[in-house]
Amino acid sequence: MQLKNPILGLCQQSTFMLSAAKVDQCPDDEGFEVAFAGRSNAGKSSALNTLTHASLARTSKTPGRTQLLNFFKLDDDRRLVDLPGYGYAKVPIPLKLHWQRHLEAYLGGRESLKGLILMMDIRHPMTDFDLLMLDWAVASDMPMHILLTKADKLTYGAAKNTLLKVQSEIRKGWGDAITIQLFSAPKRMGLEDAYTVLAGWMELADKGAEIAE
Ligand SMILES: Nc1nc2c(ncn2[C@@H]2O[C@H](COP(=O)(O)OP(=O)(O)OP(=O)(O)O)[C@@H](O)[C@H]2O)c(=O)[nH]1
Ligand SMILES: [Mg+2]
Repeated sequence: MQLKNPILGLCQQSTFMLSAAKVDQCPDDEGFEVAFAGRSNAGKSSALNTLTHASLARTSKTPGRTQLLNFFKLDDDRRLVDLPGYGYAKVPIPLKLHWQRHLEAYLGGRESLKGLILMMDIRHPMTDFDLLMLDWAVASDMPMHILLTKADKLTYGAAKNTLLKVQSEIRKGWGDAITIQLFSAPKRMGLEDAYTVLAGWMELADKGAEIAE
């Protein structure tokens, strides 16, 4: 017999809800929301798809693909949000400014936002944008969990070394409330830890865990 994390069931039944180009198009600001942020091409949509066992979020070889805030419904009170990737140079400036404005408005004003999952490509962690997000999370008391994505691109030893290095840098600079783990979408690596974080933020952790066969 195995205890099953209740978030798993919700993620498996998640459905696409809506895309918002502006903050006033977002769903009602109530319940629990967790947003997936990160540099363009870091693997946000892939991580979301892997965690939800679906191809809900569009992934692409072309960075800058996710152009809107995409909402996925877990249940009536809980949502996941795929944010547009920041930092993609080829996006036209007016569009960039549009996203930046709306992303800032979303992050700064969203009451139901309970935590941010920040994706960093393990081969290029801690970009300037990541540092800004870390600063923002600490300044606004927003829980943050980091996925070092594409861990399959390195040997396990090299991935582990990078994890320890980035973790120590974050502890020194931003404190130990921010947690971090390895993740790989194709290898389905790191799912359990990510589910545990989501369940905690969405207040599902203590609700009598379902019993799986
Ligand atoms: N090997 C490997 N490739 C990955 C992984 N995650 C994402 N990728 C690839 O990286 C590219 C970008 O992934 P996306 O998930 O679309 O990235 P994104 O952060 O959503 O990108 P934007 O929406 O453009 O900001 C795609 O070609 C993915 O297949 C991973 O864990 N391992
Ligand atoms: Mg995307």
